[in-house]
Amino acid sequence: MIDITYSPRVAEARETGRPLVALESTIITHGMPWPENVETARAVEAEVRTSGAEPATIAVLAGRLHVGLSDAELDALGRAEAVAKLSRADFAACLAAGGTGATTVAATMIAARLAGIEVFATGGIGGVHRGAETSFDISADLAELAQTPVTVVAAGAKAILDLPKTLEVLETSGVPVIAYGQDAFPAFWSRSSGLDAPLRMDSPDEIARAARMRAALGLPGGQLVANPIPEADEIAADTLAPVIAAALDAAAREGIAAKAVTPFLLDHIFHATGGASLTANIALVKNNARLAARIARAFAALDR
Ligand code: PSU
Ligand code: MN
Repeated sequence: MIDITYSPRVAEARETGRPLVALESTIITHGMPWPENVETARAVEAEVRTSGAEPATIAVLAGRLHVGLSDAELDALGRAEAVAKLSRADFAACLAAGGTGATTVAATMIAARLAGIEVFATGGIGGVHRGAETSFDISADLAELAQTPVTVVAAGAKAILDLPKTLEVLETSGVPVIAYGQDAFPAFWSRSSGLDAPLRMDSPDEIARAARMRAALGLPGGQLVANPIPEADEIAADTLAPVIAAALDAAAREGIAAKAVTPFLLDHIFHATGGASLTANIALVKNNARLAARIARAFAALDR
């Protein structure tokens, strides 16, 4: 088994049985500009603590898998320019070579499972990109949800994606997609995608029980909890549609491909909305952190 470096706070939480919430690091290095990325990472950790759990931000630093980062480590990661974006495919190679990298949803799920953490909060998962019928660009996050038993709390999949196709792939892979407190599948910056989520749950307890039942059935894989952005912070889907279209056009013109696609689109939309997309993104991640902490506590309550 791999030797994991736990931060002192995470190590203590593990010893005392305090519930833990995993957090990813690609959102810090590739999802937001500096300094908002580091400020947001800290604010998200604070939300988890206020909600009664301990945050464990995950990254690879100089060939070591870190679960829980110190303030200085978080800051260095947020300022670094050319950090690798690690998904399932590049995770092991980076560790073996002694490299440094930020973990995506897929790689964070793998690390969370190794650390015994059952719930993970992020902004939006990767999914099926528009035009995937020709590009074949489907995020490894979906395949990870199908095989690694971690409950992922996100505000749906990013609206830059093809959401109907994303839901189809999740269904084919047998991943429970649970809208929290509403019927509609959220669309990241907006509360509704216009599509219904296959499942709906209204309490953290239901979500924790469903995860444990899945394991009891011997089914591999996790669950996606799709938590809508708070009403006060949402950007109407109509406002964003032309911005997303322009970002996709720019990506096509510039020949952006593979793992560069998601960061390129997010950055383009950030500039095109004068920063409004980032403000909404920050609000939804914090909201997801709060729900994930409540789910972590519900898991802990099932063990008592
Ligand atoms: N959601 C965000 N910002 C991000 C990401 C998600 O709000 O930066 C990152 C996550 O790490 C996710 C990754 O796993 O984008 C998906 O990238 P790809 O489509 O290349 O798999
Ligand atoms: Mn991709």
